[in-house]
Amino acid sequence: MTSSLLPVTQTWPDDLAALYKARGYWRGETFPAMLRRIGAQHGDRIAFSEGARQESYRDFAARAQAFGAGLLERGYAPGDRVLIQLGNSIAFFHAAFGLFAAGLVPVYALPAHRRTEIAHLLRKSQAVAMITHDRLDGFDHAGLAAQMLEEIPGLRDAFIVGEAGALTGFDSIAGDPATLPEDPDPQSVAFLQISGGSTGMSKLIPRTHDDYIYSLWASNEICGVTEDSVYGAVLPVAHNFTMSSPGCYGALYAGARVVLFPSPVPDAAFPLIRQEGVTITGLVPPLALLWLDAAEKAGGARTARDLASLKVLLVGGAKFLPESARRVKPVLGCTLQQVFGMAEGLVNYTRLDDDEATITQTQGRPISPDDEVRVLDDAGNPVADGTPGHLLTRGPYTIRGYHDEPAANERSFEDGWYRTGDIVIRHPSGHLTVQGRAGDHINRAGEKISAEEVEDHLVAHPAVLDAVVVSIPDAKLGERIAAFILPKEGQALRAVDIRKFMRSRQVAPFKTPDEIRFVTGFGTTAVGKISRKTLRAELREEVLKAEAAEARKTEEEKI
Ligand code: OOB
Repeated sequence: MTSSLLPVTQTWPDDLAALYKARGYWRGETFPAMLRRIGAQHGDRIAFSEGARQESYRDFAARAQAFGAGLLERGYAPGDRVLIQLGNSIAFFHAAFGLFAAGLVPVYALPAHRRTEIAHLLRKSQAVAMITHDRLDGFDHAGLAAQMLEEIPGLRDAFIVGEAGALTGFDSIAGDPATLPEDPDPQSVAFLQISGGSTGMSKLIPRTHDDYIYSLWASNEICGVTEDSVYGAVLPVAHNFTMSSPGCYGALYAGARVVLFPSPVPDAAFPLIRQEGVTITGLVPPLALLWLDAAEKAGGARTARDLASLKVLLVGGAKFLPESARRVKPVLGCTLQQVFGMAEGLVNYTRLDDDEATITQTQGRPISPDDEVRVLDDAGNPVADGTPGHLLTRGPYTIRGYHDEPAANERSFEDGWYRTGDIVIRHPSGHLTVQGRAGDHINRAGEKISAEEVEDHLVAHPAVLDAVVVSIPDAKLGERIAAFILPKEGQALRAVDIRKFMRSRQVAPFKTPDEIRFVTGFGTTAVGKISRKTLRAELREEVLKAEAAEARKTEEEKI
């Protein structure tokens, strides 16, 4: 088994690696070294608050190291990949940093992932073990893990946080930290993050110790995170945004405290901010809107009392409209910091001292002076500032390729430049305003969903001849998923059948179409075979036109 293990690598050209080191971005610190450092430097300070439970840095480091050592005793070896599917809990950090300590490589899945995604990630990463909850949000994760153990060759263990039943308890794994290996090469891969993915299933993103830790401390500087900060982890911690912008890992790097939120809804989140004295947190735009509306409803005095400690609100993952952005300071009383990032690397922030217009109308500028940005037209020529174009980037923490994806790498990387798929405008200050996407994915409340992946599921239905999936602008979600379905001749299908079928496919619930329309044909005006891309664009246009007409009609009726 071990001999067929594909190595995970991520390499920059030698001259650039030397430059990134010389400029002090890559400092040679690794995650196991960081764990030892923060365990010693901040020993008595609280690293985590989860409900009534608190854990000090010393205890965090000790538990993570014991877990890592326990895995080695069980026969695992540095370089082995282990999938983590955990919610916002201290266990997530014990698992991830335990793997780091032992030189094993975490693969981060999202709690919403179901059998289809988990099986894909396990196979693609050649994972030897997985770590998950017994249950979370009503879903039987232990049941899924048991199924995976039967199905996935090479998967040897499922470690369960909670009731393990016939599987192995996460807490039962503990070894002697003295047996932990030497620190890995700082330029080796620390973990595999997953891509939002515009075509097909998520791809694996190998991030190195040097590159990711640079993004942590540099984000801390930009967002003002110090050991006195209290970071509220509201979104899932496995998301790159919550993990590193500056996120939980940034907070841990600085010796700050991480507060794990069980729920993002204002009724639960606002009192927790007050109780824990949260100073900084991050939200996707739909949640930011929910918080804004709730704060307005609760009234100024109540909001001011609940949110008094909150200094910075990061909003990112999807486009935050200027009219919403303008409300943050007056309604929530904190400074808005827009963040436009991607798990592949590049992260842009508006700066805390940027003027109001920049904060509300742009999605920030890159972290690093050595983040290179190109904005190109369709033919690949640079466009002038102020003109929309395709964003390409390379730099000290942007990957040079996905793991084991030759075709996607061919498409997405050119001479080391990552083609982000985003359409942006660059301003003379270097700030970027996101205009949209070139590719066919749906950004549903910050979750990226590949149109192609959903279409593949839909056409698997025995009564479906063809299906086209498009994104539709949505006031609440930013974008919603609309599916146009062409049934096979003589087949009567209802939306409820499709929804049931999507559930039976065992995919993350957020990928189920929000809107299902049945059609009798596609592209009647087109001669011959038209591309799926064109078809998606045409159908989207039709919906937009119909919605605009509907809105006009309503307006006219009012008059
Ligand atoms: C973050 O990471 P991913 O990998 O889930 O998604 C990346 C994509 C970007 O390429 C862009 O299309 C979109 O998400 N995006 C935004 C945005 N932030 C991300 N689009 C418009 N405005 C924004 N502010 O989503 C992510 C990673 C690190 C920090 C923040 C977000």
